[in-house]
Amino acid sequence: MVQQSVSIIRVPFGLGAGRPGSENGPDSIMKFGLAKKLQGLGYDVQADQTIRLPEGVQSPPGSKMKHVEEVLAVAGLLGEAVYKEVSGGHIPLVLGGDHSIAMGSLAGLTRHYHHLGVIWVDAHSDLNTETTSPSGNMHGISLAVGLGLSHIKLKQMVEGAVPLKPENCVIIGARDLDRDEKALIRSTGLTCYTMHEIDRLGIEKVVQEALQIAGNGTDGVHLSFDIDSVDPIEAPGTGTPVRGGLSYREAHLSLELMSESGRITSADFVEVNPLLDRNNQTSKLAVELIGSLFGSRIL
Ligand code: B3U
Ligand code: MN
Ligand code: MN
Repeated sequence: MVQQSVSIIRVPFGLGAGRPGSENGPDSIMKFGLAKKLQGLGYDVQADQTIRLPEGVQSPPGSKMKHVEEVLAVAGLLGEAVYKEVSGGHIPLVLGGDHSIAMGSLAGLTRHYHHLGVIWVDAHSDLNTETTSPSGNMHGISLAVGLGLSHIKLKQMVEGAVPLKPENCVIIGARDLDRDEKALIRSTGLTCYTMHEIDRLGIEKVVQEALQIAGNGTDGVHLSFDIDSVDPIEAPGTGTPVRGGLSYREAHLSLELMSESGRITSADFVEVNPLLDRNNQTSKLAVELIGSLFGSRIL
């Protein structure tokens, strides 16, 4: 991390997911000591803020994609908040909520960083569009929106936002991809390290390469960390768990390497669902993992 001041932004919004509960993620993560942890690591933690869905925003029934209006309203407010923090010299740390909120982060960030690199750590690629989505869930299209591949554009959320370039975007941890997402990965040239590459190359090499790709010619690197990237044995509290994920140690090492690189300029931690959790294991893991990103070390 290059700056020393962190702005925590809570986004208790879960309508982009197929099942309820991720809206309780931010409060649960905070409850398990995130602010104290960051302060203990030497960061100045700004009074945290909460982005809420404005009253009265409701999508008309009957459209394929669910809750589009709600997602856009939250993304707009989050985007403005992220832009304000990042342009004020603070590191935005966004706590979801489901992964649709990343659209807001990307909108605010790309208004500030015109050449933003992105590392998307996820069991999924979130590269569906309104045409290809099998579920109609908005959290499955957020990276496609970021890349300008959907009818929904970042600049609808924040004026001056620009699309990401696929050559600076990297997915890590994928193991559940839809047919059209696979085709899109091939045609756009975006880099995707699936669990297969992680097993073959090792997580250290994967993360080092990802940092190179996301950092190549960019003025900022955003980490969007979906907790379902981690194996459900360690992170059961999430809406769409997929077996065969990152181990506890791989997840920590990834974030430690990102921290060491000094390149990460903002982050989202999303899809923690306390309703599905066991003994708050997933919320506690999220706090630990964020600690690793911000410099916590064993020794
Ligand atoms: N690709 C599927 C499943 C999915 C995406 N993201 C999550 N699940 N969490 C979809 O619905 O687009
Ligand atoms: Mn995701
Ligand atoms: Mn996911």
